[in-house]
Amino acid sequence: MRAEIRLLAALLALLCLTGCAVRQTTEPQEGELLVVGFSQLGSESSWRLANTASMTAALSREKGYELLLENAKQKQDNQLAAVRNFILQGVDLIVIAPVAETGWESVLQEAKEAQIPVIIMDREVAVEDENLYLSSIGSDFLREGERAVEWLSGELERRGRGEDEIRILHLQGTYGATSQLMRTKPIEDVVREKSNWSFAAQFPADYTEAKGYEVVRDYLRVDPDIDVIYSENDNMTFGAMRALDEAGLSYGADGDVILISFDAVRKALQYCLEGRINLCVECNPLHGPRVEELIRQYEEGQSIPKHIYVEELIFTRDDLTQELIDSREY
Ligand code: GYE
Repeated sequence: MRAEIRLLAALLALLCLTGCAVRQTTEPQEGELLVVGFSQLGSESSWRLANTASMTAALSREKGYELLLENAKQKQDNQLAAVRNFILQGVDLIVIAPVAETGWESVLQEAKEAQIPVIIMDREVAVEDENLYLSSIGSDFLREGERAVEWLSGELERRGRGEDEIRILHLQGTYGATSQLMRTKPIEDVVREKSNWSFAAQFPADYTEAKGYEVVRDYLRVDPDIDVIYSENDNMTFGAMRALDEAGLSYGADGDVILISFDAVRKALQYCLEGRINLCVECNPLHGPRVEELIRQYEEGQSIPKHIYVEELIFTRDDLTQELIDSREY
């Protein structure tokens, strides 16, 4: 028996050794790694954390990348400094998740002069010359906003409130971000068109739970008479829910205030299934594999699409099951 165990152990050790040896020869060596500088805009939300995790997993050493990740803490100046540093270091490629759309022209020009291709991920950049970057990949934020607004009209009709005065509290993401601008546009357009819809207030809350809580709490102290909260991300919604709870206001599928939330991270979907959030508008953060594929195509000299948008859905309680939520990656 002992001898058998010893034999087994020896066999296992041998397996491990050969396994390790195999890995060592297939793993790219230092000089063979493609160096990618990634300027992530921050870590403000659950969406953002999922996005960073997706990028880190996709651009791993095993896959042949050395990822230099810089977190800009929601400040564009930090991003500009990070990108300039990547250029100085002579990285092979740069990925930017830009905090706001404007202000990118010079640094992208510098990257271009250094012949370093740039991929824009998540939000977009507003530059006249699209040749300043290789490709942009993200969500159709305008479509997300339009879907939310269409759903809201239908829901008010269903509740028999189509003709009522509707007061909307609007929580906005970081000003100047594509996701803020494009999610804001459809709701502002419809408020302009419909005489019975109005904004109780519009607040920037920087996509964070803390800010979402603070502004809604302070607002409800002065004016609790609201019908809808249109919140441009889940974390601000979570903050708003806490403020609503404290104010003793009911919300969700069976409550008074209608809650619309963007991102559809797992916790928000769970609340939606429980009837506490009315509508989750999906925004997919799992761009890592898509960016990796783009880089591979570029390296192989294939032609690259200029803009890539991912497919997304909207969810109400009726569209969800626990199984579906548990199977989601973020
Ligand atoms: O909705 C929010 C994040 O730009 C899509 O940024 C992104 C947004 C996302 O902080 O949660």
